[in-house]
Amino acid sequence: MGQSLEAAATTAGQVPELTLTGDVARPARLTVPDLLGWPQYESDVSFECATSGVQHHRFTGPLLHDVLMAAGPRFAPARRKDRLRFLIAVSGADGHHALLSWAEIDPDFGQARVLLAVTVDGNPLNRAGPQLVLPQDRCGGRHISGINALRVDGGYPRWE
Ligand SMILES: Nc1nc2c(c(=O)[nH]1)N[C@H]1C(S)=C(S)[C@@H](COP(=O)(O)O)O[C@H]1N2
Ligand SMILES: [Mo]
Repeated sequence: MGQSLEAAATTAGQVPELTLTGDVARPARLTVPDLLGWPQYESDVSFECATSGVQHHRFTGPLLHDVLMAAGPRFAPARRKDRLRFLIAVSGADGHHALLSWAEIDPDFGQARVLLAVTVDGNPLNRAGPQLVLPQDRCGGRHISGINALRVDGGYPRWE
């Protein structure tokens, strides 16, 4: 009673959360509605699947870089190249998994406009969970849907 539909769905466990963990100062649990809190970008992408052919979709959502930066990755301050040791592990609820290098999405390096999409073709992904969107990828394999975990990994050696 008095609850929004969204809040009621969350209470019922129907809005999946993703966990953002690893070498970050502020680990987080994020839903698709939470991801609307960052600036939203749009991306029209085409990708090819080895089994189902070419797909075209319009996605919207925040930049993966913006969301990860808010968690406070434990980079060495004032050393750009320290970021080069970081990986980003992205997992779907079904176990599909891929790695990105931090440098791929960093504005000082590859600057790929990778999104954590919250809508596809105008439909919200609240129930399915966010989808990774990589406009530069020809193959669909890394467009991971139903993301339930993001892990930032600074590897070794660590700079203190
Ligand atoms: N969670 C999850 N995301 C995934 C996959 C998957 O198996 N699990 N397959 C990938 C592959 S191989 C492709 S081509 C695209 C599109 O796959 P679809 O046609 O099954 O939607 O999603 C990608 N994202
Ligand atoms: Mo695929």
